[in-house]
Amino acid sequence: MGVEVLETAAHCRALLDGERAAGRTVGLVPTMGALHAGHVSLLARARAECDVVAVSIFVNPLQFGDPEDIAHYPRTLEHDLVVCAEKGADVVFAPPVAEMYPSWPEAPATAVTVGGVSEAWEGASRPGHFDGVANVVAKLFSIAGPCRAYFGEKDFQQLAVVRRLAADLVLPVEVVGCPTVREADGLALSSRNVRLSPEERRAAAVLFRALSAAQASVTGGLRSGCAVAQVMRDAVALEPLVRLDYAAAVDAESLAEVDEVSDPSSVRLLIAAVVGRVRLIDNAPALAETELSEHGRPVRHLERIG
Ligand code: PAJ
Repeated sequence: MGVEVLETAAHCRALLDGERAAGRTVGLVPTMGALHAGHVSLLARARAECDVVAVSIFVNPLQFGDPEDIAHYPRTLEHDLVVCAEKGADVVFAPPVAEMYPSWPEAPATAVTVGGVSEAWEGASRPGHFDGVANVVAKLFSIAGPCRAYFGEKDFQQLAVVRRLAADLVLPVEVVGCPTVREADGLALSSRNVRLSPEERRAAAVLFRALSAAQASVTGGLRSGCAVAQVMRDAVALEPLVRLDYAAAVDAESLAEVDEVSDPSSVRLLIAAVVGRVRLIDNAPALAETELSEHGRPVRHLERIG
């Protein structure tokens, strides 16, 4: 079956209702397009776990505070449709803005706000961002109906916000978190990476180096949350092209900063920085996920490509 491209909520809902009525499970992969290997990893997971895979492609104006950011956001719909077809999506839901927000440019009258986990970090640096995300994700979940929905750990706070949203509104959606896909130098894949100059692109890998250094400090026994965050700050300070926004060791569920990394498996390291005109975020577990290699030595288990 070729990929079916739908532009209206009514069509999308009817098609997915029909699939469920025939006994098939639905996997939803919400995206803003400009698809890369990170998005493809979500699609592949959905493909492996669900009978019908729907990818949504919608550059959601409600979650952008900075007009320059949305103006420069890459839009590659033709390429995205080829990727979706090649990687086995069944349905692409690509609505125009007027379909999702009939009153646009006036914001919808109904606001969706997830308190708590949305407030610090990205929420503090990008006021209104998570309201926009929560609004569009609530809408996508409503249109898609009962399904599994796949989100990347790359946007760790977003994943926490979406989990909270689904739980608090009792939405019939199982939220599935998927590991971050990285370039060979550790930089997390992001649609915004194409806006980096070659020097900035090289410098941007410092985010991953900072996370790795902090993980190594935890493995080495460092337990003060503040000190672990300082390891990340020190690493970023070595890269003059990168301006740190925040670096923190947080509780992986509440996202509150931790004083002590007493149980490293429940702590997440968060980092955000501006490189040139691009804001980048990344995160990792406080304790590097390791496995024993054939030679009995632990090997780093962060997923990378290239
Ligand atoms: P977008 O940035 O297009 O990302 C879509 C999904 O891909 C998100 O769940 C994101 O976490 C995941 N993703 C991005 N880069 C990744 C990487 N390197 N490895 C693994 N997964 C990655 O996030 C959004 O769109 C929007 O906020 C959205 C949820 C679609 C709501 O508008």
